Amino acid sequence: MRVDEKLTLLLQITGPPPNVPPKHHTTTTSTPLPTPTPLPIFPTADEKGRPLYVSGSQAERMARAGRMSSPLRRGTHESWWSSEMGWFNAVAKTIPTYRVLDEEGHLVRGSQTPEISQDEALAMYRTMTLIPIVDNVLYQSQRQGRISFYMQCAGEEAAIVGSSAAMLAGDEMFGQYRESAALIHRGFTLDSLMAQCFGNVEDKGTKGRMMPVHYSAPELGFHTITSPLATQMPQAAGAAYALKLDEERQGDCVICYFGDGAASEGDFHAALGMNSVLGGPCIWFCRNNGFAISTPIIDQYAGDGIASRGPAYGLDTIRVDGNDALAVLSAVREARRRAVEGKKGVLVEAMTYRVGHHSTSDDSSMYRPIEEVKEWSVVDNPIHRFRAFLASKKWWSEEDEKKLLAKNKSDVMRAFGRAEKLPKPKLGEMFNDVWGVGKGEEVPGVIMEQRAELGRLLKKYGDVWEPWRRERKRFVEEGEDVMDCDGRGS
Ligand SMILES: Cc1ncc(C[n+]2csc(CCOP(=O)(O)OP(=O)(O)O)c2C)c(N)n1
Ligand SMILES: [Mg+2]
Repeated sequence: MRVDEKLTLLLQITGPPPNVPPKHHTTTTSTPLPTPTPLPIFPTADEKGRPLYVSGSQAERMARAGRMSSPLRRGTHESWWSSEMGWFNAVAKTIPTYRVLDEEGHLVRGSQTPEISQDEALAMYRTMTLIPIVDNVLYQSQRQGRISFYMQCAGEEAAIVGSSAAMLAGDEMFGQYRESAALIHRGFTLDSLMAQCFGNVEDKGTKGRMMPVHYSAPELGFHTITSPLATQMPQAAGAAYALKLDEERQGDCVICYFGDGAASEGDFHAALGMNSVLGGPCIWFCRNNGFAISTPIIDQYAGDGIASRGPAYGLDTIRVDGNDALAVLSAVREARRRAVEGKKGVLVEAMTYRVGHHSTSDDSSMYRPIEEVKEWSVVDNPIHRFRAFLASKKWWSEEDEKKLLAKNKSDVMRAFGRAEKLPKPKLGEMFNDVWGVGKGEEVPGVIMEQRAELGRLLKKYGDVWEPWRRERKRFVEEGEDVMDCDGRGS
């Protein structure tokens, strides 16, 4: 093949070279994208330009050609043939962002207020104002060494509470880790929340074996938080498929939260691919809060946010103002309706901003100006916007506000004080549930050996070595439960 022929072929494979400005719409990025490495030339023709030999009899080749000329055979359902070489990198010029309230909490002209009763609205407001106090107290308590870790949701209260409020009691919820407000809005008590963070004897879900914020509440349909990013997504796709197949659970729905950073994981694509093909009612709720720890979205993706990926998987998709509680409520209700009726996935991208640090292990002033954070917390504050709406309905007053904040504070402090004083679960709990052990089955030997070893060490040093003597006292039964030394437990 001649050099110019090779180049023509290359162009068809890789697109125009980077120095030719594309004519179509492109998403702007702050830093230019790296020059793409040219793909190897495929052996569609040999060095002499002869076509490759296509095997099979004439009839077979005809049949194959017939199948391959059908659009469905080429992996699309609705594509049409075109003689124009049209390249694109977005599904629309820019995907719009749906909102009901403006930054100051006034109804946007032409918008429709979702149906919401005074009680529902006030319940949402209660959770939205409770969570900052919970976050503040637990954040400070980590700083004082009273718990090991914490993550706040400051700035994302509307996205998290608005979406939770749109779900129903029988629904399944998969969180990433920043959605404690969704769980509280579903009925998780402050005592349960504190119990998990302190890992005390009332931590029914994780029994003191998980880091703080790794909540688990099967009774509320809330699946255990797992920190490796996006692992909740294939699980949610599986749960949605299970709901689709379960005759007794028709009408229930899954909601799966994930961040803009998690959407770069392979599991994101695995999950959406699986859900789009197998079906099952699932709301994929992306909290696009601008950052994945220190990585801003400008370095996370070059396309039009996360929403543009929905149509690629054939999912109904919406982008919503994540700081507008009413818009989120309305969009997720509609998402739920579509998901349940169509037994399929729906993608919601909520645009918001993470006002707090990523976690107690992070100092966000290292990678973003503090002024930017201050501006977000004042100018586009989701709580202020929702309160302005409540006030416009005459559902809320200054007096109500004072009373609620005082009550929230005292509720949080009471639960905090109580949780800190409770003992930790039995020490032997750490060896339970590591393997699923069915009826009549034995715990694997390796676990029993470790348990027995701890028992022997406790017998030897538990009373004579001061750090262990002190630590033992924090556990129910003070470690006696593992001191039988055969590893079988008491
Ligand atoms: C597989 C995996 N890689 C990296 C991490 C470390 N990590 C924890 S949170 C996080 C950022 C996630 O950002 P995003 O999904 O946008 O959620 P956000 O924290 O903004 O709510 C990273 C990289 C992890 N937990 N798991
Ligand atoms: Mg993020």
